[in-house]
Amino acid sequence: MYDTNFMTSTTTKFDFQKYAATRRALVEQTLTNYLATPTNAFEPGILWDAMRYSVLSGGKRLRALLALAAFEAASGIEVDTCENANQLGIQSKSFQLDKQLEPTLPLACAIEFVHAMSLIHDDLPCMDNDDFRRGKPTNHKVYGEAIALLAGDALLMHAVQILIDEAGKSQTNDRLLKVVAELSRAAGAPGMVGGQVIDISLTGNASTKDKQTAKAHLEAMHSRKTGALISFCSWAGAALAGADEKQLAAFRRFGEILGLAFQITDDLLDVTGDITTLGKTPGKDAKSNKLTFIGLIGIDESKQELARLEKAALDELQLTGISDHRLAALQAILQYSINRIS
Ligand code: GRG
Repeated sequence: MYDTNFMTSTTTKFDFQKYAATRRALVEQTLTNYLATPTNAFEPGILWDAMRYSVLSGGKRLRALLALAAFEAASGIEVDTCENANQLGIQSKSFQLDKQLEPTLPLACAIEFVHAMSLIHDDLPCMDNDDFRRGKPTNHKVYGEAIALLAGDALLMHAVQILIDEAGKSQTNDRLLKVVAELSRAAGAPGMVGGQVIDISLTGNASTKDKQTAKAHLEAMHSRKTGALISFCSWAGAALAGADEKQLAAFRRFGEILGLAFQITDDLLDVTGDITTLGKTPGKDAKSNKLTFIGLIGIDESKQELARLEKAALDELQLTGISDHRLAALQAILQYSINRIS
C-alpha cells in the first residue's frame, strides 16, 4: 500500500502522492537500466535474474525517495509535482526532473541495491527464514540458497560500482569517496551487519532483561540494523548537493530519528497488519520471542514515542536553515513512514 497525502506542517498544498509517483518512476527505470544482464559470453543469467527478482519486486522505495528529497532540499530544487508545474504553465520543470535528479539517481539506486541485498540475506533460513517478501516468495525460495546468497553479494558490490561509475560522472572524487566510505559504514559492522548480529543475539531473549536495559539494547540494534542506512540516505542526498557540515549533521540526525520511528511503526505493523497489505508474514516477532517496542512498552506508549520522535525529527529539519517550503517532501516522507500501513 503506498501513499496518502499528508498535510505537512509547512504547506497544505504539497502533494506527496504525485511527488513520490514521479520520483519512483525515475528510480524504477534507472534500477532496471542498471540491472540489464551483461552480454558477455557465458554470463550467468540466473544471477542477474535473481538480482532483478528482488530489486524490481515493488517496495516502497522509501530510502531512494529520502535520498532524492534530501538532495532536492539541500540543492534548492523546486519540489513542485508535475501537476503543479503544468497548472502553473511551467511544463519544463517536470520535464527536466530527470536532469535535475541526475546527480543523485545513482545514489538512490545504489541504496536500493544495498537494501534489497539485506532483505535477501535477512530472509535466508540461517537468518529469519522467511517465505514471503513484498507479497512474493523470497529469493531463496525461487532461486535456492546459494544463488540467493550470491545475488545479495553481487548487489552489494553493484551498489559500489554504480556509485563510483555513475555518480562519479557529476561528483568530485573527494565527495564520492566520503559517500562510499559512509555507505560502507552504514552497511558493515558499525551498521546493518552489526545490528543484525545484535538482533540474532536478542532473539529468544525478550523477557530476560529489565525494561530499561532492554530498551537500550533495542534502540542500539535498530539504530544499526535499520537506522544506519536510512540515516545514510538523508545525509548522502544532502552531501551530494553540497550541504555544509552543520546542515549535514542535522540531515544525519533527521535520518537517525526517522529510522527509529520507521522501525517502531514496523513493530506496530507486525502486530496490527495482515499478510495481504504487509506482503510478509505478520506476528513473527512474538512467535520468535523477539524483543520489540510493542512487547516492551505496549501499543499506546509506542504511539506516544512515535509522536515524540516526529517532533524531534521536524526540529532537526529546522536546524538545516533551509526554507520551509523546500522541506515539505522530507516532512511528508517522515509522516508517511509513521502512518504507513505496509
Ligand atoms: C548490508 C552487508 C550487509 C549485510 C546485511 C541481513 C543484514 C545484514 C541486515 C538486516 C537488515 C534488515 C533486513 C533490516 C530490516 C529493515 C526493514 C525494516 C526492512 C523493511 O523495509 P521496507 O518496509 O521494505 O522499507 P520495502 O519492501 O518497502 O522496500
